[in-house]
Amino acid sequence: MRRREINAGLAAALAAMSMPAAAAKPSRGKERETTMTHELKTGGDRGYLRIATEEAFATREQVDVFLRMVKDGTADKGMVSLWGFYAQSPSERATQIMDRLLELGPQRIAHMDATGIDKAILALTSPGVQPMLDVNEAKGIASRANDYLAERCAAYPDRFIGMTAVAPQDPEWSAAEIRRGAKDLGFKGVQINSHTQGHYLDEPQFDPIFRALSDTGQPLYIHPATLPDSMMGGMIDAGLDGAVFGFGVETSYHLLRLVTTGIFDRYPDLQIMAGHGFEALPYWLYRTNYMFQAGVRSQRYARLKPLKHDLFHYMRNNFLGTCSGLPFEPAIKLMIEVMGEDRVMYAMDYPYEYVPDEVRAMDNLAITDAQKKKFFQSNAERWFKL
Ligand code: 1DF
Ligand code: MN
Repeated sequence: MRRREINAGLAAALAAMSMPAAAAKPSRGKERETTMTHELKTGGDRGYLRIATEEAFATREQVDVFLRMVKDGTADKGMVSLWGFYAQSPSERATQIMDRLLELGPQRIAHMDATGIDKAILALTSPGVQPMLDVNEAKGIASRANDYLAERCAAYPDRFIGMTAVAPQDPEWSAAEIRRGAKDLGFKGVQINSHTQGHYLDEPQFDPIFRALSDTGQPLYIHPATLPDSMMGGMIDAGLDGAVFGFGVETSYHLLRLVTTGIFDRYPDLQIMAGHGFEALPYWLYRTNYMFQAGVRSQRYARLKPLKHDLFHYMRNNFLGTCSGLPFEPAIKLMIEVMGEDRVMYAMDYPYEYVPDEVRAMDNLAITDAQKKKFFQSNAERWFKL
């Protein structure tokens, strides 16, 4: 049943992308074969390597703390909804994802091989250690996750690349961990899972994190988290709190807070990445920029001061987008048009998204060969400095 729904959705998506009718035809039985346009192989047989830039892993002790928080009542509503589900549900989706999150070995490599993914850029799954109330516990779990990831990257040096996990609850410690990740562990970026217990990175106490990113020349990937309780409203009752919608609301809000308070005037070389079609911000850019400028000119908000540039400038000089969870041609073309072809990268979002036909759809994108190579390979090499 689930499989059929997925494939019906995919067929519709492929039809919308004006794929050949035969490839897009709704399928029964051996679905994989009927939608398959080509085999997926690693090694660059199509003229590019595929580098997936938003790939998740978990550690057992991390998930155990999530579960403890769900059970002892210290978890926020989003944690109860998200990890109460993944860590406890007997459903096929939850059990499979848990199994895949906890593995950084032969199974993951086999899944990468089967979908033609040459390299995975890995990060501790959302929300990392950011909701953990005992800061020492959070720091211990983050640093052990970083050590484990470094060891796994060393075991598969041409397949795995790491991003540092931090505990923004302690910004100075996080800054030191970013330097350790860059210098000792060989990591190529930092992932922060949006807000930390309702706090956003534009708040001044987080400046040491940006200083460390700037000193090490590393990009920051802002990955979604669930909405803080103060913003949750009726989202859970509506079934819209998670990756379906709430993630994007929260993360796009975070990205806008950073840019509108001048993070890139303070750190002009900083690069901030986000997935899911850059959380829809390219679509909104004209309106966001227009209304932001109007608010600044009329001095409507004490906090909003004139910036050196308009929001179009930061979108094309400091922000980078990936197609995680959004292998959707119209959205990717819009990102390329608005952000520039050097600023859009491929991501699968394994294990939350593991659909071979999505990779094929991305191979079949109606963009130039040069753009496709940038999308799958060279933009990731450039911005993560691989
Ligand atoms: C989900 C999706 C969960 C994404 C994630 O981390 C995640 C999900 C907990 O489907 O519940 O990273 N995602 O990025 O789309
Ligand atoms: Mn993700």
